[in-house]
Amino acid sequence: MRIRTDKIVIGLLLGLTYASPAFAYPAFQKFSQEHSGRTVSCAMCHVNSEGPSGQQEGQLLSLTAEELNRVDAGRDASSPGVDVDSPIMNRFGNHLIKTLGMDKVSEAISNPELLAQGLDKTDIDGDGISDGREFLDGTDPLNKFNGDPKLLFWINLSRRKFEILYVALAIGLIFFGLSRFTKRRQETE
Ligand SMILES: [Ca+2]
Repeated sequence: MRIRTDKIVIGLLLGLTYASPAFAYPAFQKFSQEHSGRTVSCAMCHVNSEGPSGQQEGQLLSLTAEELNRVDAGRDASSPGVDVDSPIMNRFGNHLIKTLGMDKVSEAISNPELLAQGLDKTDIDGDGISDGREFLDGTDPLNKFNGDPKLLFWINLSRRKFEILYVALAIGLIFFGLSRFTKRRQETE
């Protein structure tokens, strides 16, 4: 009975500690959704689409002591450049903390545009759209097939311009050859 009571107390303490706003940033989700007009969930940065509070996978009350240490290490990464591997964050969330540092992330809560500005030079999924723009557009920064459709079209067109040029050239040569062949055949008839 004593052991069970201790477990409940420890659980409550962990719940109170890790339910702190320091672990969840609804201001970013709200901003991205309102700015883009797209539906944005906590899964843009977090493992769990419901955010870090709770007992499900990727949420604080489901984590081991070692995983909680990694959460704390991520929260303590105040300056940019620290490798972060927080189990409540997805690859983009950890990349965001490493790129900006937690001091900047905290500063951005009252001005989420700072987040977009700080991520305008990185492109974690390599689709040609910066992470900052994906945050503004409410698209998935970890999916190279997900982004603003017009932007993706022009970027892919630009990336494949030589292939398109070669195909156009090949088609032109085929038509040129066919027209010469037809012309010669008409002349010999
Ligand atoms: Ca991207």
